[in-house]
Amino acid sequence: MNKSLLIATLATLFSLPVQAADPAPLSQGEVRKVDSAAQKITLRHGPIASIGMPPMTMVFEVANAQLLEGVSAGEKVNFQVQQQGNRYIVTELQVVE
Ligand SMILES: [Cu+2]
Repeated sequence: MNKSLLIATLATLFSLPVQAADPAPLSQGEVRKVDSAAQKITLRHGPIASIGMPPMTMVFEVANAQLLEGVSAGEKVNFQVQQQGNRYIVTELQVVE
């Protein structure tokens, strides 16, 4: 039995996810402003269930500058956000076609 199969088997036995399970579903938003230098983005967003946030317009940090590449104001996006204390960090950002 190879190692990954063993781990998968153990995970099944103990009913644990093999990896961090599915991330929370993406939230929807519209870009208001992109600040690449500061790695920040202003989004008018819908409800974000994973962090219990109602719809609003606010500034988010982004996990890395690459997330902002090709993103501009006015575009609709799907995104993932993580709360760290009082910081809200976008970890995934996809422009909606
Ligand atoms: Cu908000």
